[in-house]
Amino acid sequence: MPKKIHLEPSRTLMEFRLLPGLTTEQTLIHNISLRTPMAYQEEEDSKYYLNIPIVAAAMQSVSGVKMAIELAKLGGTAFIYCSQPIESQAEMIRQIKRYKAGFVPPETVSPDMLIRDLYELTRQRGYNTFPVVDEQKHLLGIITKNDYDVKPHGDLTVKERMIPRKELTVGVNIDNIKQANTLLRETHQSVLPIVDEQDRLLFLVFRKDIRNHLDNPHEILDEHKRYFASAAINTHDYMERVPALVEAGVDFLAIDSSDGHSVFQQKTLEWVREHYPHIPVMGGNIITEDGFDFLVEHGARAVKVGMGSGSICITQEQKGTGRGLATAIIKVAEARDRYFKKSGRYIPIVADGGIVNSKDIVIALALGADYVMMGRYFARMDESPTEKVTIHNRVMKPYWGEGSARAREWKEARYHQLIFVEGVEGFVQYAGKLRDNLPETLAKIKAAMSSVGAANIRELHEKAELEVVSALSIREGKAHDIYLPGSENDYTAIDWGN
Ligand code: RVP
Repeated sequence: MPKKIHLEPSRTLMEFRLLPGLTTEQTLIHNISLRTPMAYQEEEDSKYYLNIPIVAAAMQSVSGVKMAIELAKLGGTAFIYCSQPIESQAEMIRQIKRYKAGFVPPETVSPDMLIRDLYELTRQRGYNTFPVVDEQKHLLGIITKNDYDVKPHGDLTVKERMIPRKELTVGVNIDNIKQANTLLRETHQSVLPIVDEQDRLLFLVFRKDIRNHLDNPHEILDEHKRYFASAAINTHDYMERVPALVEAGVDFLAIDSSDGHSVFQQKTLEWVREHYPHIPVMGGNIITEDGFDFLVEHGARAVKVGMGSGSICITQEQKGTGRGLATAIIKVAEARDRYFKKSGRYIPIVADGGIVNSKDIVIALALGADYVMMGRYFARMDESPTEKVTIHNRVMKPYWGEGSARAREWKEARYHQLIFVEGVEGFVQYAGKLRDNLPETLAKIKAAMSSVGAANIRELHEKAELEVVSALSIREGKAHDIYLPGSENDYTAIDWGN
């Protein structure tokens, strides 16, 4: 006899609809917050919050540097895939961290440096503005390429050509781009140094970066005002991969596996907790309460839920393992709430695989997910790492699973494992820029929350009332019994009678 047989069929997100609750002024769309915890933290740290409940999957055809930067600007995060050599993944993290996020941790020069050497440094680094500090980091001045000419000034020192501190406007302990903008606007400087109360230099804010930042009020930054960076790891080479990623500046790790309920994840979680306790790790994927309890017991600070439901995933077909994503979320959310009651530790859960659009996102959140991970959604965007192709007169982008032969080529060379595939390779319809698509998705999520009467995701968990719908009721929910010119709906199936 099997250990247990569940005779109730498992449910997919498509089978649920939300019932409306009381909408109030507080739950009008412009008052709704989509902020949500990314990972459990011992001490509150605003760094580990998403401003939108959406992250991009750790996949070769989804999450490269461009996607990671753009999504961080828009309030989410993209997990840089680990199906690549350690050094190239670490380099991607470095590129995200080097990208200017408004407050730049500056490279400084000493007042006694020769202009000739400064010129050389400028050429090596590719930037022209250097703050000048003493050994205790006190700001002494700023020097830019406008302040010297290497031929006549080569033998002079930096302090002889710099703009001295007394002539500079600075911001004291400012960490808000709007405040920096207000100060900079009144000066003729192209850069605003930010100092602490002792006049020690903290950051530079460049005038040209400010516009960019005012356009991104939801961006996710680390404590050095660089973009937040997430990466996937595996249970094979974590002892080498994690140190390289941490060195590169990674903020959040996720163990990438279609079946995370394993002693290999336990070992990985425990090792990272011992060596890098400040870096949270997401465990997964799991679909049972036992899976959740196991990962959390061994140190997972977020847990990813879903098996076999992804658009490119054939795990269920190949191995017979899996569960409808809705049922998986319901069960794991129960385990999460039980654990929270018992321990006071709230471990966010992430719904992953087969989430197609805003309607699916809303149902996943209402069932208890704290945020969702998507692959297909992001693969369609300009920022995914693939090139556009035209097929049947439609512009498309390639999209392939991490378990497909194409993605596993890299792994096979290392682990010689390819006996069968768990993913397919295909195309998705090109959608344009992420920035042009995301607002509509978020507006629909907020509109649903407004109907439920939930001002934030926590309230959505508490107030949502859902119902399973029949196949006919799903049909009723679409446009029907009307001929839609240009659409592929079936003209002959329309009831033209009274
Ligand atoms: P989707 O958003 O439906 O495209 O699903 C993406 C998810 O599918 C990923 O986050 C991952 O969990 C899963 N995946 C990725 N590759 C494969 C595979 O090859 N089977 N599955």
